[in-house]
Amino acid sequence: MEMTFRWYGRNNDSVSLEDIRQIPGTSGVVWALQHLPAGEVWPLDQIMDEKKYIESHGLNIDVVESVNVYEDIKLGLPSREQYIENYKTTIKNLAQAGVKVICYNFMPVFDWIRTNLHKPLDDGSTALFYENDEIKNATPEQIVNRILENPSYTLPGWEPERLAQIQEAIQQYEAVDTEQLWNNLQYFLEQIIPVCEQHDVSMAIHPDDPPWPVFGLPRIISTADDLERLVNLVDSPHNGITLCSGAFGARSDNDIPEMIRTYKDRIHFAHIRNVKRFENGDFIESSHRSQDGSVDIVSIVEAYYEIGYKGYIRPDHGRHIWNEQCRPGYGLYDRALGIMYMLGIWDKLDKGVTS
Ligand code: DNO
Repeated sequence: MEMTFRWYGRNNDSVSLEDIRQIPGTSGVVWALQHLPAGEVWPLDQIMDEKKYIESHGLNIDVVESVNVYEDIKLGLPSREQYIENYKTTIKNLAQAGVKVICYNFMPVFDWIRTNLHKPLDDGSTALFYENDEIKNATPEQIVNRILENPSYTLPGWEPERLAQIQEAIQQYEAVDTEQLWNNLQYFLEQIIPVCEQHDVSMAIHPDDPPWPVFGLPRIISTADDLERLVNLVDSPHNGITLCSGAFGARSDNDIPEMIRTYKDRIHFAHIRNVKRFENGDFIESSHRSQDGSVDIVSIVEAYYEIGYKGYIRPDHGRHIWNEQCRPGYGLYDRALGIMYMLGIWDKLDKGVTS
């Protein structure tokens, strides 16, 4: 297992590489060329420049999150051919720099969704919160307007340029149902996985967050059955998974340790975080500690240990604690605490004592 930490780049993150270097047991950052819009080729010189900067801080660049998939590919439009070619070039360029894993998702229009990014918890911290009724009763425009009015309300994939055309973006999916979305994913993977094999880079799909359809848009990576279908779309170890315990954990019927055991050869990247589920379907992101949420993080780390996991792990989101001003969910403090919790479990297992 290799511990990593997500970092948004020199101009986009309150957390510095110097900070990350000081988190015990952490050897790499999970990075991206954030300024490039989805669909564009990542130029080799820019990749090399970022690599040099990150490596000069003693951290590796093995994992990229995300190379976003352009909407035309998810929609299966004829224009996808060019965007798939661009994606292949980006894979080759990243491989040349030594990247091993590319995280991506296939969620239509939106990436992850929450309704409140600063919900107060009993201990005085705040965290990301999802309220089912808010999403059910609000139109996408209402949610989008709320984001545009409040600059701190930004999530990845919610760039203002994209949001301005949200209505149009959603309408395009009227012609794409769940089956069609699967076909479009298969088409994409059939084209890119041979390139990954040739250059020894693994793709790792991130599950839907939340793991159910929102705003009537199809979502296809939400359950163990979906993972089964995914791995069979293209039967190659390079067609892999980012197993996000927080995203899958929003559903009580997802048995995450079981998923880890079943898909052990396809998990290249693990996002580990906890969520506390409420009976009405709402959930809040709690600390990583098992007792603080509904997801048993101890069992999850044990499952990774048991399969001899050699891939990358990162703490996923954290709460906002100790008055930290940061990107929602991406502060230094709570994520660093999460790392220490996970490493504590791992080290104990290394000593041969299973909880
Ligand atoms: C949220 C993240 C997601 C993830 C993408 C991967 O914090 O886990 O935004 O990066 O879905 O493509």
